[in-house]
Amino acid sequence: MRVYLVNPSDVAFGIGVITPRWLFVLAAATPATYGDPVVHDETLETFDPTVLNPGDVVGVGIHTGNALRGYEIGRMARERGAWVIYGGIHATLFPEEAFELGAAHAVVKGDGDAAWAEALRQVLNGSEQKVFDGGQIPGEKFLRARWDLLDAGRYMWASVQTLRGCPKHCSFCSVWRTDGQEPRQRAADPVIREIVELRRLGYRFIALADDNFYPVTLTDIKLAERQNNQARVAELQSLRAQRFELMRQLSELPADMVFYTQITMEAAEDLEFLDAMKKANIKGALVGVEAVTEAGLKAVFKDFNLAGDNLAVRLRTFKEHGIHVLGSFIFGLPTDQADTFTATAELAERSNITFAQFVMMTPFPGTVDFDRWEKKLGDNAQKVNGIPVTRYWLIPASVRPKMFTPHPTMSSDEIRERTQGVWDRFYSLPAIWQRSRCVKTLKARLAFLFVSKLYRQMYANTGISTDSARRNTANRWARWLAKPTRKLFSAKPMPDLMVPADVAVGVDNPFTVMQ
Ligand code: B12
Ligand code: SF4
Repeated sequence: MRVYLVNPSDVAFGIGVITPRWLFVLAAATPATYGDPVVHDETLETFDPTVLNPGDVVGVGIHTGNALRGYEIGRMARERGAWVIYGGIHATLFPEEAFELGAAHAVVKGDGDAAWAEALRQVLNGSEQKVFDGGQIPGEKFLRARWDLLDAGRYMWASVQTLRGCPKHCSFCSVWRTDGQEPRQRAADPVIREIVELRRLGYRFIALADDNFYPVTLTDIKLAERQNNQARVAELQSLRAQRFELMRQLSELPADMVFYTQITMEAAEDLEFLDAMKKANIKGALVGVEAVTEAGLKAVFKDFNLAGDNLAVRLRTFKEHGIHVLGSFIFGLPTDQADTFTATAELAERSNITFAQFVMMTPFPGTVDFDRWEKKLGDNAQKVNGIPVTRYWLIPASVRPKMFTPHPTMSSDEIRERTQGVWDRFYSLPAIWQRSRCVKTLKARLAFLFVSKLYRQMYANTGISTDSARRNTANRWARWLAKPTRKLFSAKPMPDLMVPADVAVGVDNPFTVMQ
């Protein structure tokens, strides 16, 4: 019997941008008695169910966007006689769906680091238990990923997580509800060991797959001080100190390493933090800007963000301190008007951000927005192929509406076209070339151009366009661009690289320490 872990995707590009971390964490969570699992990422190649034999186990990890494909894999696997177990955020929120549509034998809710082994044991022993709740485990229990199972030449970036959870409460985001509002931070040591392992394999670009790399703000600490809550002050200071310790240790890794993370804009008020990030080679961060007006920010419960000119200044602060920003903007908020699109495009240009994504308002399950929307539509939700739009992920992509929440003044098509227009403007060749001045050599500028175009093709066209011809062209382009672009990210492996802390204490065989 073999254990397979499958990451579902409708499109395979041959090359992946970022390693789907869950595959390698679940591989680490698979007890040795079952042998090494086979990890299969469908963003590289479509899964072939004929490899399965009766009695094998297939673990399928789903988020809302790939749930439908995930259910198809589960059904095919069960037909071949395999045991099928689901996990991931979507299975956590809708476990019953995996049984009804995905032929599940069992579902793991929440963190799989510990619950996966239990589910495997129980399912294989014929237990009646069908749902296993992994809950939210503390940071010190997060498992180190099995990077020895990584097909090393297939991804541009590897991903390492340093914390889960976020103290904010944005209305369009499920993280604070599913992963908790208390940051669950890992100690620096296991994080560094994973990164060293990846650098040995030739990965120098690492995405820190965190919800919010800056979970404790200076304002949080000041507030606790004002409330004279000494215990809370000490707790927050300790979390902050751990962040600095992690960044100190990151700065001791090879100088060619590039880290990228997700962070709230508040980090720009904390120049000591930004400087530590720069030293740690955290060269870029996705910053959720969402809206450029105060009304828009209020609508998404994100009034800790700034609007207008102050926003541009704050975003520029990142760049001035050596951190490139990928600004993330949402269109389709009830407060948006026709001129919001141009205003956003102008602000993105003025803010000196390096990359941007313009996503259309989507009510993701588990969010406040989703709950409100589902409640509002009740039994009157419009249906496509007999499926209510409140279960839009079950509607085949070719006929799935692109927008779900009707806008008070604009049609969905208008929002879609205007959003597309902003992508076109931000990623026009002259605009990219202008931005590419942030790197020094001609070669680096050309690489910047390549990466910008690939990013646009992978994320913009596939997400927004309604007609399949445009989607197919975008996918073809992405496939074509992916191979040469990966070369830009790969580095010469450093098989002898040591963990700095081990060098300090004189450990001389890296491979004994890594296992
Ligand atoms: C890093 C990240 C990204 C990265 C990298 C993605 C990648 N290739 O790995 C980037 C930036 C590319 C990205 C893009 C997007 N992301 Co994202 N991303 C994340 C983030 C912050 C961390 C994911 C991660 O690697 N975690 C580390 C692993 C170890 O944890 P995990 O995946 O949760 O897995 C654990 C459990 O879920 C469980 N588990 C998972 N699978 C399985 C399977 C089995 C069998 C079992 C037993 C258990 C199990 O066990 C694991 C270990 O404990 C999450 C936030 C979050 N808290 O999940 C959002 C998140 C997953 N992303 C989200 C979204 C919406 C997106 C985008 C659609 C955003 C956009 N508008 O473009 C795109 C979609 C891209 C795509 N097509 O997949 C949402 C998904 C919501 C939903 N209901 O589906 C999340 C939850 C964030 C949010 N704001 O709500 N993302
Ligand atoms: S959008 Fe970002 S800041 Fe808001 S709750 Fe989610 S992870 Fe936190």
